[in-house]
Amino acid sequence: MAKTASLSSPEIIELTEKVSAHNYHPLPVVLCEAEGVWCHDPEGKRYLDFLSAYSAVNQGHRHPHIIGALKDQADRLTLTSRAFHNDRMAGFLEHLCNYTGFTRALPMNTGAEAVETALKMARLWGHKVKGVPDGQQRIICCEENFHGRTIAIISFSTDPEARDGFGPFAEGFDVVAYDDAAAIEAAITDDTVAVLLEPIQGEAGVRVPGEGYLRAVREICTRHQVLMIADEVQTGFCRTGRPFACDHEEVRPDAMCLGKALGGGVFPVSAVVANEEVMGVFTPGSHGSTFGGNPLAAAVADAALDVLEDEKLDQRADRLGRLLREELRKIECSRIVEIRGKGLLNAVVFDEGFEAWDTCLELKEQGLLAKQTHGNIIRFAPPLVITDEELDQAIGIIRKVFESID
Ligand code: IF1
Repeated sequence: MAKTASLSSPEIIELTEKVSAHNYHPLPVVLCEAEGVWCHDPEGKRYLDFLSAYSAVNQGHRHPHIIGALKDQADRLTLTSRAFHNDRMAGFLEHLCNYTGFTRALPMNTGAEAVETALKMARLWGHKVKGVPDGQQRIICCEENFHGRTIAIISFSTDPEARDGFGPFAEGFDVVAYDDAAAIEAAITDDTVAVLLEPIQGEAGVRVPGEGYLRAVREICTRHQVLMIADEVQTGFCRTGRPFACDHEEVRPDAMCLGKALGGGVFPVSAVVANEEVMGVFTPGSHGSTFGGNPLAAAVADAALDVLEDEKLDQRADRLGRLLREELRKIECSRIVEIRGKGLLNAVVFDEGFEAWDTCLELKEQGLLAKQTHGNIIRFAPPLVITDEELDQAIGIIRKVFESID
């Protein structure tokens, strides 16, 4: 039995402080059980989860269909490596291709691994197909991006907290303003092989680009023979009210990076999807990972996709997201500058000087878990299975806390 099972919240936090690296500053709450949108602490208090593990729990905590798939598969086969075939991966990847509308998928584990895979695929395609001399490939990214924490990915971060002290950095990246298609076109050279962007910037505080931005980037990439790569790790799988955020503009990127909710809040599962003319550049031995495509991940992700489809979570996120933003906009609080988002990926932006940490503490006291990003922005992203009644309850808590700010 885990040593900490019977400890109280303060004891668990104290032990965590003692033995864990201090690479996070968590809210002072300990969770030990969860179901649907509800999480419980060791003292029996329950909270509405309005972070969803940064959109990795779209299907709700411990969805029975997903847990069932995990348990069934755990009793059969969990890991083989890709040195051998297993009987679950192909069915999962076929399901994923059908769901995304691409013909090929490369399975990995974390979002950062999916992004790294896409960067390698773009560079290899740029060299082998577009003819860019190897070592000269360039990739355009956007300011305030967040694509993961690896050395290559933070090489093109514009957030000092994410990159300072970690040099030297990977080369070949050009960073341009977000939500500015002309800036992307101006940065394209003969050596540019891809543009990597988030269709909605999550970490930047749910920045929704102007209508037509994604379509303009798509047209520019097509015209310049540059791959458009959408990082849908956080915006994918119904979070923004469509299967993928690119669907809001009917844009088909050349590749998508996927993760988080692909694992149904149960297991790390990520992937890159693309068509043969791009994905075909990978040859045996050119890329991989020990756990990528393992049968346990495949079974879980297959079930996670079932839930998105069966429960029509895209439509639910769209409807409830509009309701949530409408109610948030009615709240009387002079410090609120903007309410923004799409589907159930939303943020409340307070004025620059506002410190949202204390508000998150008060939300926790009132039974709702949320986390601020960049000091003055609070992200609200509940599991997509939230009921109308639970959303009402959450809005009541948010209104009570926000109206007490003034
Ligand atoms: C942390 C942020 C969110 C992502 C996008 C790739 C990844 C992420 C668009 C990498 C991961 C997570 C990472 C986590 C907190 C969270 C986060 F605040 F860091 F930026 F969601 F906004 N692309 N985002 O959002 O996926 O390797 O983590 O599986 O690092 O603190 P990962």
